[in-house]
Formats: sequence, structure tokens, C-alpha cells
Amino acid sequence: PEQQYLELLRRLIAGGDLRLDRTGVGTRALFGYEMRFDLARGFPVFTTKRVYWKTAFKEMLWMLSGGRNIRELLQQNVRIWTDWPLRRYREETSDNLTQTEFEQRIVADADFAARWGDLGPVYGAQWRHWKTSDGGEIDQVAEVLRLLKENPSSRRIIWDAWNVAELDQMALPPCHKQYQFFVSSDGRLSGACIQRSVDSLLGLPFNIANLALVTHLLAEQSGYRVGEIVWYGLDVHLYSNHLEQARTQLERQPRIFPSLKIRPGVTSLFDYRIEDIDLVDYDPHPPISAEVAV
Ligand code: THF
Repeated sequence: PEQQYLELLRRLIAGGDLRLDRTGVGTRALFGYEMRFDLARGFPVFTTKRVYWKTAFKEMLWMLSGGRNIRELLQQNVRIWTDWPLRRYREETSDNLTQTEFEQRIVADADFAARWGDLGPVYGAQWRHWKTSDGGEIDQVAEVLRLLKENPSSRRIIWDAWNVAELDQMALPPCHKQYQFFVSSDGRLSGACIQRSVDSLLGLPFNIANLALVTHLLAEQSGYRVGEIVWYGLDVHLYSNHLEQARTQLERQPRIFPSLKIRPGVTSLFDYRIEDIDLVDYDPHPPISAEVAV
């Protein structure tokens, strides 16, 4: 199953369309790619490099909590979202703090965090607090849970982060922009994600692990077994400074996927903490480091 990912890297290296992107780094891209993973056959965290799954899972729990400030991530030592607020801070204040200094200040100083750590109405804000025109808000995740229990054959079990009217307030418009869920007649829950823009080396392993995690958690909370995840990427790209890393990864043989353990007895989707979740028998190849394009 990991071969689907390696095949994508192979295709991007061999035939990706060379284009200059927003970040100025340059990518090789293709338009439209699908991957499917049967969750009954192991948890899809890639093994051809070490994926920092705890970091990814903390990010997913943060999104599910409605989070939009990097402070809650930094308090758990998750640094993957710092680049965007840091760039804004440097541009608007011409204060040249290092990343570590900036992060320490966000954690130490709540007022500073409120001013500079906010990403705008990104994923969590849209999933849990989509604003309506009459001044109310919609909790799309709670609605998904309700439908899974009350109307599992619904074709509208969806949450969406692509809030057109608020895109300009977001630090970055959503990449994994829509999720949809499906309950088969034998009681298996499948989850899908549509992703408009895909950093195939750095982001994609996180995106797949997070889609699988949220599908497992929803299944647990609504009494289903897990089915498949289906992932659709649109502008799927490999940054030109990730080429060597991708080649290294392609030389490695995939190993068996680990399994996910969720502590039983957590009564709400919104009560999970990282300590409640574990991966057992994850035996990856060594990490491969790479620069993130901002
Ligand atoms: N922008 C870009 N260019 N790529 C992305 O993957 C991406 N995201 C989020 C928003 N914008 C993006 C941020 N997610 C890493 C992983 C996910 C990220 C950003 C960065 C990363 O650097 N991972 C390293 C280190 C992990 C760690 O330090 O724990 C890795 O080796 O996996 C995709 O949604």
C-alpha cells in the first residue's frame, strides 16, 4: 500500500510539470492523484522514512479542538506552524527574533501570543465555529458525529474548511479542504479527504496519518469498525529542494504498517489527548530531513 506513495514520488520526479509557485522555491507537479488504504490492514504511516506521527496527531487533535493559535501547539512542542506567524511578525515589526526566541515568547506571554500567534480562521475555526450570516456558528464536526449516529446512509457527512468569504483572513488557505465520511452496510466507517495543494515530501505523510486518525476516532465514537481512507490530491507537487530526499526514500523497501491503539472509555471525540493514542510496532527507516517552503 505504501507503494502508492512511492509511485507518486517516482512520477513527480520523472514527469512532474516544472512550475514556479507562490513560495518561489519551484515544484514538479501533477494534477489529480488518488490513494486508498484499508485501515483494517494496518495504520497508514509511511515507513520509508520516520514520520513524526505524534506531531501529526497533536496537530489533528488541535484542529478538532477548534484551535487557531500556534500557542497551543508550541505548548506541546509542535513547531510545524511557526513559520507563517514568524514571517508576519518579522515583516510587520522589523524585529529579527530567531524562531526559538519567537516561540518562547509565544509560550511565555499570552498577550503576545494573542497578537502574533493567531493563524486566523483556519481549519479548527471553520470545522467547529463556521460563522453564519445571522451571527451564529455551526459545529460541523459535531454535525458529522450526529449524522454518523442518526443517519449513517447520508451523503452529506461532510466538513469543509474552504470558507470563501474568510480566505483572506487566514495565514494560509486550507490545503486539506474537505472531509467526507461513509458508513457501509456492514458497519465500517470510511473517510475521505480532498486536498487542493500537496507538499508530497513533508506534508503528505502527515495528511494521510491525520485522515486515518480522525477516521479511527470517529469510528470509535460512533460505534463502527474502520473501513478505508481515500485521499484525493489536486495540485500534487514535489518542491525542487526535496528532490534528493525523494530519491533517497525511493531506494528503501516499505515495511509493515503499525497498528493504532486508542484508549477505550473516552466518551467524547473532543476529550482525546495525545496520551490516549499510540502506534505499536512502528519500525521505520531513518528520518529524512527537509526544508519547508513558506
Ligand atoms: N506548507 C508547505 N510548504 N508544506 C506543508 O507540508 C504544509 N503543511 C502545513 C501548512 N503549510 C505547508 C504545515 N504542516 C512539516 C510538517 C507539516 C507541516 C509543516 C512542516 C515538517 O517540517 N515536518 C518535518 C519535521 C517534523 C517535526 O519537526 O516534528 C518532517 O520531517 O516531517 C501541510 O499540511
